[in-house]
Amino acid sequence: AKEPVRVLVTGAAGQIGYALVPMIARGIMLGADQPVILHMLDIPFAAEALNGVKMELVDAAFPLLKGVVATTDVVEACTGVNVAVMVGGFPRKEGMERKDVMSKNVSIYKSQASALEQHAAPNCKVLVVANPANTNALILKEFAPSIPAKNITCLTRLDHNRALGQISERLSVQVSDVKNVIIWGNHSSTQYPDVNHATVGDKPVRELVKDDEWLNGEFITTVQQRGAAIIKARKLSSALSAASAACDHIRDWVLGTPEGLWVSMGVYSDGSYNVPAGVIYSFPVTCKNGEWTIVQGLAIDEFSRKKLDLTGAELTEEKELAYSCLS
Ligand code: NAX
Repeated sequence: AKEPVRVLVTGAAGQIGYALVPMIARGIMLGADQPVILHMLDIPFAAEALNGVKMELVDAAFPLLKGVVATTDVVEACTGVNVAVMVGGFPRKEGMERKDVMSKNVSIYKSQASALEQHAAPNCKVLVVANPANTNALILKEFAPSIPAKNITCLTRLDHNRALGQISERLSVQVSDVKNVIIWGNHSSTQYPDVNHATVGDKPVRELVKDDEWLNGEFITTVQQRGAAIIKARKLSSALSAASAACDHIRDWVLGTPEGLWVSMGVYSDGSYNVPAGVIYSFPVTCKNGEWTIVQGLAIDEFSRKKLDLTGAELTEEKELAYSCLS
């Protein structure tokens, strides 16, 4: 039998946490033959709710779940973890300045970076979900210098899956038949959902949709603003789709992407496609042997170029804002 993998979920008493931990315990993240030990962290204010989640995990009697650590102690939470899914953060509240929210998250991610660096298992893979996801991941990277930069990523798979979903609905085809959309840049409303290389079967999506106006307009804004549409409808932000996307992200990263298929991940930019280096930027990637590689050589037209630059500029600006919170 395989050794259990230790998976940390921060913010585990929250909405996404509640959807995510049962998925992990059922093997949806790491495979149906992979035992797991869940480490769940939240803040003291949520300790009782966190304990309730632990009780439900016990009650669900998941065969793959070999242990549960539920704690408000960041060192205990991080000790020995192989995978860390960072869902906990400080949400933007009405009337709050952007800088104030950034400042709260910078201090959370700075301290959790140190705890992971000192106590996580070697080669721990980190996925940041909490917003601002790209910049939280960047702060985590900066303050955990001994964790390889390639091990620190952020979630844009939800946006990627939303783009697949929109194309599937529009063409009335199975979502699993839509391939190779791309989310470029920031997990924010400046992200660029790109279908220029996407296919259904062996046909380009653009040829099948036959409506460039929709693809260059409403399709993009629908994906960019899907989070707000969910909040409007549910009075709560996306949770099950975010949890599912987090599982997709880690599964593909650890177990590999199928031949010919790429996915979107926020990764430490090397300046590929002439986007800013040194920020966490979402790119198309393939994964093999537990490592991602940016898909190279895709043609970028003028329309796309502007959008890649715009979301890149926002990330540079966020990075500066985050740094200004440090001093
Ligand atoms: P909730 O507010 O339901 O849960 C967040 C949890 O984090 C709470 O239980 C809170 O007590 C905890 N927390 C706060 N500070 C913490 C700390 N320092 N250490 C540990 N835990 C801490 O939010 P939820 O709806 O679950 O969303 C979580 C995060 O995901 C938010 O930042 C949200 O903006 C972000 N999202 C990111 C998405 C993405 O695609 N990257 C999509 C979904 C989601 O909006």
